[in-house]
Formats: sequence, structure tokens, C-alpha cells
Amino acid sequence: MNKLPSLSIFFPFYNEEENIERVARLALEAAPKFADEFEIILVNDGSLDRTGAIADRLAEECPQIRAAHNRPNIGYGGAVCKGMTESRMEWIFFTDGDGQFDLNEISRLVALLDDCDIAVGYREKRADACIRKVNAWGWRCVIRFFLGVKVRDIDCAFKLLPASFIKAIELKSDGAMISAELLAKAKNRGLRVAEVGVSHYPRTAGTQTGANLKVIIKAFRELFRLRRHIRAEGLAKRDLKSEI
Ligand SMILES: Nc1nc2c(ncn2[C@@H]2O[C@H](COP(=O)(O)OP(=O)(O)O)[C@@H](O)[C@H]2O)c(=O)[nH]1
Ligand SMILES: [Mg+2]
Repeated sequence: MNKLPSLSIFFPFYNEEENIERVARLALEAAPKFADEFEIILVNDGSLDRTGAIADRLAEECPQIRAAHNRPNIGYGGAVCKGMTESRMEWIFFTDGDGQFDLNEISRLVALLDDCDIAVGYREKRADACIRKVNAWGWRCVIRFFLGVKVRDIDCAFKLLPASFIKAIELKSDGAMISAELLAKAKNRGLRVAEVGVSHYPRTAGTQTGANLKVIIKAFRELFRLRRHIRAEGLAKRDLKSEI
């Protein structure tokens, strides 16, 4: 496949006043290359700066852009869930709102769809501090062990999914566990997930909060809460794939 019938692109933003407009305009430029019909959803996750106001202004200026707000802040997973429920198109793509990925590389995901149901990126050369790479390796082992999800880069925020899958599941994670939950639920439904390398750039503005101790503790709490649910779902007798 080289073009999608229709595509929702969304971004979670938390205190990203320095990034939101640039990222939204890059999305407006890139989206028509991948789909004839598209929408761009800017999810403001209860930001304390001007992110929400800028999202509303961009939505007024551009018919293809919509703004959605979580008030107050919920967390990364809460912002991703909001983007999912706001999405109206047949395919859903999401990435971070801090501009660390290249939206033109959505083409790499679209190209995979002939042989898979869900396409996800892995960061070829992660532009983060060494400690983040070590944490990510540990988290990958934990997720493999507890949920049996085997992908190279679980939290790579560069994912393309069919809306029919999102409609068939109920997402429960508010925090960083959301990516693992999505992939575990895809596995339970027998969906084929394909991976492709994508570029990753250093943050040029705003503040990174993805490695806060609070975020990490919340991810582990969510993991243990979700483990039973995801296992029970996997063991359920009914054919989960037929629900998609
Ligand atoms: N950490 C965090 N990020 C959020 C939240 N809500 C939305 N985001 C967005 O999630 C994306 C990833 O956040 P970032 O701090 O860059 O994490 P990192 O790239 O993993 O270091 C950014 O676009 C944030 O603006 C939240 O409550 N916490
Ligand atoms: Mg980031």
C-alpha cells in the first residue's frame, strides 16, 4: 500500500507551547502524501502553559485541525486515549508532540501494511541520554516477561493502527504503559505487528518529562493492574479477532 483511504493523525501535548505550532504545520504538510482524506488532532493534556490556547487557535485557522483537551492533566496514556477516541478516520497514526520524529517517515509504516495489520517504528538511533536507553532495555524485558509482547522498541511513539482495532478494545492505561497495552491487546487478537526503523532527533524545545520518577512508578503500577486483565483476555475462549 502507498496511500491510505483516510487517516487521523494525533499528537499528545503537555506544556509544548514551543513545539505545537511547528509540529501541527509539519503534519498539515505531510498528511496529504499518505491519505486523500485526513484530520489532525492536537491533544492538549491539561497543559499549564499556552499549549491549549495555541491548539484552539490552530483549529480555528485550519479546517483539517481539531483541538481536544484533557482538563486537568491525565498523563501520556490519557492523552493517547483521548486522541484515539477523537479519531474519525479508518487509520490512526500517532507520534509525540515534541518534534523528535520525522512525519515524512509515515511512508515507512504505510509500506508495511500489505503484510501486517499494525505498523510500528523502532528508533534506529535513539537521541536520548544513555540512562533512558538502559531504562528502555529493562522495560522491554519486563514487558516481554509479564505480557509476552516482543517488539524492539515498545514505547517508540510512531505507530499506525486500524481504527477498527481501537474501537474493539477498551484502553485502561493513563500513563506510559499505554504502548505496551496496545501491543498486548493486538497480540491477544492475533494481529500481525510489523516494525520498521525510524529516525529520532533530539528535543530542540520544551522540557522532557517522560523519564520522571513519578511516570516510572505509575507505569509499574499500571503494569501489575493490567497484567491480569490482559492475560484473562488472552485466555478467553471467544475469538477476539472476529470482533475487529
Ligand atoms: N510525560 C508526559 N508527557 C505527556 C503528558 N501528556 C502528554 N505528553 C506528551 O507526550 C510526549 C512525550 O513526552 P516526553 O516528555 O518528550 O517523553 P520522552 O520523549 O519519552 O522523553 C510529548 O509530546 C508530551 O508533550 C504527560 O502527562 N506527561
Ligand atoms: Mg520526547
